[in-house]
Amino acid sequence: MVEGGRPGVADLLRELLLVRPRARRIGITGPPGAGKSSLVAHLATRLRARGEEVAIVAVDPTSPFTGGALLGDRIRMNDLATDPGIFIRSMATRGSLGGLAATTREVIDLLDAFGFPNIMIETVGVGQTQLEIQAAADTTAVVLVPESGDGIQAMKAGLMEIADVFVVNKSDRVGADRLVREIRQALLLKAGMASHDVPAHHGVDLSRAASGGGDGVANPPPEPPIPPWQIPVLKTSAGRGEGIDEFLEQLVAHHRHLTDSGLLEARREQRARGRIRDVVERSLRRRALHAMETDPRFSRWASEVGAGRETAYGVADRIIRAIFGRVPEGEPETQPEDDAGHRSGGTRSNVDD
Ligand SMILES: Nc1nc2c(ncn2[C@@H]2O[C@H](COP(=O)(O)OP(=O)(O)O)[C@@H](O)[C@H]2O)c(=O)[nH]1
Ligand SMILES: [Mg+2]
Repeated sequence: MVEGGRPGVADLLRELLLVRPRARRIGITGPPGAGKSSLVAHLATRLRARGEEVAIVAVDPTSPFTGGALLGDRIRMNDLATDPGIFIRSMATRGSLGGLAATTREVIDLLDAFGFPNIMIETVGVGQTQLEIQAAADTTAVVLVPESGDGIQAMKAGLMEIADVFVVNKSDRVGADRLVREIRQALLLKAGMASHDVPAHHGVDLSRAASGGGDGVANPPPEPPIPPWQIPVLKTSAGRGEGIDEFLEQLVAHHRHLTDSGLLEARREQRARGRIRDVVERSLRRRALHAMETDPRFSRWASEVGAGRETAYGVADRIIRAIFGRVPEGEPETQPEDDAGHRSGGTRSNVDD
């Protein structure tokens, strides 16, 4: 219902989503073929072995979670799919009105409300979609592979900024160690640049906090601040099932860090902003499209624009005014119209705006 945007969904969501989010939301992102799905399958298996249920949302058209052998005999996706403690949902990256991000986030919220303690979100790490989806996760792991200069691409694509955990998968292939070094170097560089922005007194505070706690029986020192998260760079081979435990450990550790430091609340609030924006955008869009499609003057306006007697901007202004009663602030300025409904001047130059 949610994915299809069926009528009544808003009411349903209002009922269902008024619960405190509890799930660990883990985003796994990276280029196509990096082994994200394979890693997710491994992680899910590990979590199941601990008795934890797992929901998987795969927003990756290149390697859908369908039946068949994913990793030869090691893990069969079918085994996961028939486990009642695992819920797998593959979602297309395009199609639904208002974009994918909003719907995906709602699906994730639903899975959380349903009670899944772990939600894994697999996305292809490219472009805007990826960044939007990334905003839906608490913890983001970026998966790279040794071949094809992924390290540099990662930095270009802004993956450096979003990674809480780096994973170099396919470490059974050559070049894995080099890529690990490259990523560590890039992280150091980034940290070095960031430290220029830290005011001097921060260093003092930190060092005092670090040395405190020794003789504080009578006068206990204040709680030491949570040290910043150190982004780990891990090596895995989903093919051989290596490095998975460490990967899971770091994902769990990062989530604990978010909780302990209060960052989780901050990220949730950030996420809420995006959600509100999305819902407003979608509903305005729907309203606008409806207004256009049902306005009997629309086809006449269209033919005027087609014939060069009016601009799309002029018509848009009228439609927006029909919805809001006026053109909202921040919209391009409208110009007075004469009695015939044509602009009195400057119409053509608006086209280039
Ligand atoms: N050699 C090797 N191949 C792997 C490894 N992990 C995944 N693969 C293979 O890489 C291909 C893409 O894996 P998949 O998990 O679908 O990647 P995704 O597109 O990132 O989800 C599949 O053929 C996997 O069997 C690995 O660690 N080593
Ligand atoms: Mg995949």
